[in-house]
Amino acid sequence: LTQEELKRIAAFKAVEFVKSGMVLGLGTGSTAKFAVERIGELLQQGKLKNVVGIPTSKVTHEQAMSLGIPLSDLDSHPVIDLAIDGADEVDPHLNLVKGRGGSLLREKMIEGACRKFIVIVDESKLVPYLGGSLLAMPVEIVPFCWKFTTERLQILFEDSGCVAKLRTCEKNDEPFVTDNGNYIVNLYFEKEIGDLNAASDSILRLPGVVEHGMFLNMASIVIVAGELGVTMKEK
Ligand code: DER
Repeated sequence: LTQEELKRIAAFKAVEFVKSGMVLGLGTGSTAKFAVERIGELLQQGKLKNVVGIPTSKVTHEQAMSLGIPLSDLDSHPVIDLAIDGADEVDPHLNLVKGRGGSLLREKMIEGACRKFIVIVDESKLVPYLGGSLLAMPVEIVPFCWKFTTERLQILFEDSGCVAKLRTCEKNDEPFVTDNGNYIVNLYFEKEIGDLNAASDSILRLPGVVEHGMFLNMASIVIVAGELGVTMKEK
């Protein structure tokens, strides 16, 4: 099975939890895209009725619009029944790294307002500890004096051998700008971070930081699609 097929399998499994009348958080990324697609398909087939989607990014908003999924926002629906979204990393405690797609702020706001948050991943996302993939841990920051904030993030985690780099666009090397007009700093860790809650608090206390990509104690269920089948991990 290709990685794309595994993502699709996990996404379709998650959509089995969607019931008519629900307010749904619609995730962002290549895995969540399959879930949004499936929801649109069930609506078109009449198998699903009166759902409202709360998109976690402009990209997902566009995709959901094109599928005819009725859309709204957190102001109109401060409590959401169910959100389905991907993740970049999942540790054994179901803590997540998210945001490599640049949508972490809206994702965290929407998924934090959900009764149930289902994460859909292929098995390549499972890590022994957060940061363990040695890939980016994103932090959304304001553009003002971004170099200052990037430096302070790096110093904060120097014991974990952290390198902090501003995220830029491949095509023109300009800073990547989020849906909210902010920048993203990517943190790369050589060693395990240790106390994740303490790390979360110290990042958020830095003036200039908007939000980070560690989603701690937020996932209700993680659906993992692997070569040997689909498994569900519950909090
Ligand atoms: O950027 C994000 O938060 C995405 O949801 C990411 O965590 C997963 O993206 P993927 O399904 O394309 O790997």
